[in-house]
Amino acid sequence: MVISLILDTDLGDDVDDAFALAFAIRHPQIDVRAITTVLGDTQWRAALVLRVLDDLKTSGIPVAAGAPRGERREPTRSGDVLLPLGSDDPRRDPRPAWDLMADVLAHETHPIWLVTIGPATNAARLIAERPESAQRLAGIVMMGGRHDPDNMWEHNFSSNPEAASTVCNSGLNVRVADYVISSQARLLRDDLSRIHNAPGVGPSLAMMLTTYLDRRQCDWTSMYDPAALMLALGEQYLTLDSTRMRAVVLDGQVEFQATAEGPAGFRIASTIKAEAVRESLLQVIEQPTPRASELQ
Ligand SMILES: [Ca+2]
Repeated sequence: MVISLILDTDLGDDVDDAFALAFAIRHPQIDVRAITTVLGDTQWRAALVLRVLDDLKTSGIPVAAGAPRGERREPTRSGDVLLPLGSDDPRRDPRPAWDLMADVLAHETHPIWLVTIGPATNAARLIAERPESAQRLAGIVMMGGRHDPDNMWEHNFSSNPEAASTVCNSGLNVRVADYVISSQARLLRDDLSRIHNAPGVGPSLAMMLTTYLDRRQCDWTSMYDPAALMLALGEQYLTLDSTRMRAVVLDGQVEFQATAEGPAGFRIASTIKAEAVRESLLQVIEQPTPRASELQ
């Protein structure tokens, strides 16, 4: 079964967004209907999405910039080696992210997932400003939060904790892959030759990953976003806890609290097959992009 989704991303900083984008486009069971960007210079991020789509030999997917700013600390960038900071692209859809999301949902007869792999700012604005469209979602998959009482800091949820908790507690079908679970999925410097050989997009992905690892002085990095995205396809790689939860903002962090009064539909992931996530990610991006006709 093919699922449709809207991908909301902060592509350009942590390199895992680029792999999530390539995975979504190349996966034979995923139909990407729109892509939106969040955090900081969202126009540059949208231009970077269009650049990666060119490498993926994909066109016709609308790409819109969302809420700018909101950066709480200096990120490690990976996208500036592909496209200079401050760039824009005339192909960018002029609508704000949440309006593009709502318009796609309003005109679609099939259920569509929203997958947010950056701060939840755009998703929260969709729910607040276009609630009738948000109600049409099949569900929302989020990468974010940290289900750890000793350290709740996590980049996405801590960048906009109010937005994150709004989405978690919205009553919609929400699946969250938090830091504790999603950080277990990794790509290694040793994977670079396989990545480089991926048709079309390989050299760009390899260059971004190399840059990121060099700047971080690491030989591996977590694939938080591709792991979270896999929750839109079911529970083959990550499984969801059935405990009723609520997201609560405490001192600028989001805490997941177990409570019988938690909103229906909100679930967080509790297990991950980390090595299977890595292998699936590599295998999907190594395939050529499926032709649209093959998606039907
Ligand atoms: Ca991200």
